[in-house]
Amino acid sequence: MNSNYSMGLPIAASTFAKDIDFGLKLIHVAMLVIFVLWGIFFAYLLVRYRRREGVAAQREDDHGLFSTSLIPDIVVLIFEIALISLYAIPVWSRIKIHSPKSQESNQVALVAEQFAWNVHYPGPDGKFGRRSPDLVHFSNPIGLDRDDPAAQDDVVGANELHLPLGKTTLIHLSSKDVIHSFFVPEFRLKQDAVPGLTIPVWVEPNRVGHYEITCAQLCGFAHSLMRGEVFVENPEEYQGWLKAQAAQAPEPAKAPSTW
Ligand SMILES: [Cu+2]
Repeated sequence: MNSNYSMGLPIAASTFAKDIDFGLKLIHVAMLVIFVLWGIFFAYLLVRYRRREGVAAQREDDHGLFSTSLIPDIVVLIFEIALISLYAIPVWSRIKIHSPKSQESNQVALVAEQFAWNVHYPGPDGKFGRRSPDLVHFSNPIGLDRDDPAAQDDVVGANELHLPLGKTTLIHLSSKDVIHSFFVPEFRLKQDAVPGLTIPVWVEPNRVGHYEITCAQLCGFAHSLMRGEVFVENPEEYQGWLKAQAAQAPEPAKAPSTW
């Protein structure tokens, strides 16, 4: 699996990963620069104002409202305001506020539950079949209505998310029980799955590979086992996989309405 959780960042496998990484690196470099400068200043003060015979410790006269010692603070403040207004807000807006249109995207629904990631693909027709809580059963964890014509070619799986390379995928994220959090470090993508809400997130994978999905929200006793896998495949390979899965879709079944 192409993942690493060592000192550096995991490999970047989505189009917006570089924007997130830029912010992380910039902040770390800025903190390092500030740390070194303050360290030098601190050492200077220790030497400059060390205890000496005949020199009494005394406070300098009040400088009024403005003191030159405020200059570093002002520089840091300007940098932080610029960071938020010129980098963070535009990047957030581009990635989180402006979702791609569903007609132009590959789509998948991800239904989290204790302790699995159910994956619902609309199949070759591109339409999701109807889902109903009344149909939820051990054999039908997302309550898919196989009588619905749009559901005939739908593909349902668990803990395996297949995505085409170089195409935007819109993921409709929801939860059946408690709050979970969908996290793929290589995509730099993390979003809570909240019961009662369907939250759209998107990703455009730009690197073929096999990555890990983790649940990033403590969700119960087996939270640490709530893992899945992402397979980023070439579009032809992905379509082939989807067709093969759709061909195996079960016949419409009358699932019991209770457990
Ligand atoms: Cu979870």
